[in-house]
Amino acid sequence: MKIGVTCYPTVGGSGTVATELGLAIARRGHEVHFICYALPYRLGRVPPGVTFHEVTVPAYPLFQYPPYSLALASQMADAVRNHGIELLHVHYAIPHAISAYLAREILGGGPKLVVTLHGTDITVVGADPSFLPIVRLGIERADVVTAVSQSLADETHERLGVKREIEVIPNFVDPDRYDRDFAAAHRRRLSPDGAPLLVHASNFRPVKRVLDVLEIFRLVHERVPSHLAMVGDGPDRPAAERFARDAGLAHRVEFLGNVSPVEGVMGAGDVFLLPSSEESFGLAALEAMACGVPVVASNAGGIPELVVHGRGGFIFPVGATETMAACIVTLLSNPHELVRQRELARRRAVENFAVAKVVDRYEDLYHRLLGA
Ligand code: GMT
Repeated sequence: MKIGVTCYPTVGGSGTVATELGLAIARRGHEVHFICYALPYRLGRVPPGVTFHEVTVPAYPLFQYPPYSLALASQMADAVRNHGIELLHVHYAIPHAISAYLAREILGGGPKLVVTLHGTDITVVGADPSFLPIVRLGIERADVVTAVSQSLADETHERLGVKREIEVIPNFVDPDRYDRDFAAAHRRRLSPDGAPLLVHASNFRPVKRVLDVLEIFRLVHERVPSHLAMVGDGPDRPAAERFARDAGLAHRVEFLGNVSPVEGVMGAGDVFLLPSSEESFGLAALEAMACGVPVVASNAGGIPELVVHGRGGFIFPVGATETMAACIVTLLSNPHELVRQRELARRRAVENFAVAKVVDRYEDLYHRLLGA
């Protein structure tokens, strides 16, 4: 099969899933064409059969907002025409779904279209009236639409008024990416005194509630002296750094920025924190679980489909910082229970979200669409 993949190439869950899926499909002997505005950050060692097509958006003084969606549609049409791409799989609806639809219009038919919804493309930006009609059109014109959780599929029906079927294919993780020695080296650096280490990783957007992360840590640290590693970057990072300084915790909290591979730091932790207000799936939590790190999270969106309370993770209402902190204190004070939760977290990730099974589902979907 010849598959075109479009995603945001920057650090983030949808780009990670799209890139790892494309690489896995290429390793199975198919031809994969990434059509993006930059090389996806997660590409790493590229197997044979992978090609990159860069989308360039010409600058022109008249354009206050360079029309990326149109340049993408033209590049998609060009790649399909010149390379015989049979199916375009776009990740994140805005604007990729409508660009793929336009590419097919340019070609007067041609490739099958698969749209994977990831979360904020529906729950935050997609539901905004300035995008809603165009997102809905892109979703309705695709051949197959998938969502990374049942919760996201339901929200797409309810909030966007979409009527069509949406197939749920969860996100996945490669359990073999976790390197114990590498994580141990991070641990020695992040907790030189051997105290417990809490970890959070995100894009520091408002939905991630990073100030809740700091507040939970403050409450835990009062009872069990600990460290906190904050991985990632984004608009709320300055406020989070200020909180740490004002609370006198700067010497216990390390802001690492975007580190790669993220599993190095995640695997170094005792507990992973994800208290988001919106979270369609929570790929970062799954990555932590695959490293054998239990998760303390909110019950937002699709998180309960990933984290089973008491079995490698714990979920609480959004904003319940005191309860979350109390749960962590109990866990850190009971080493046997912490070890048990570590094992349960790893087992849940490996048994339910391992890469091979989920890639099988996407490959079957492609075969089904192409009649192969
Ligand atoms: O807007 C974001 O938070 C980024 C977005 C992305 O493109 O990475 O994250 C969403 O997609 C991930 C991959 O499917 C999910 O694991 C995240 O839960 C989801 N983020 C939200 O729903 C907030």
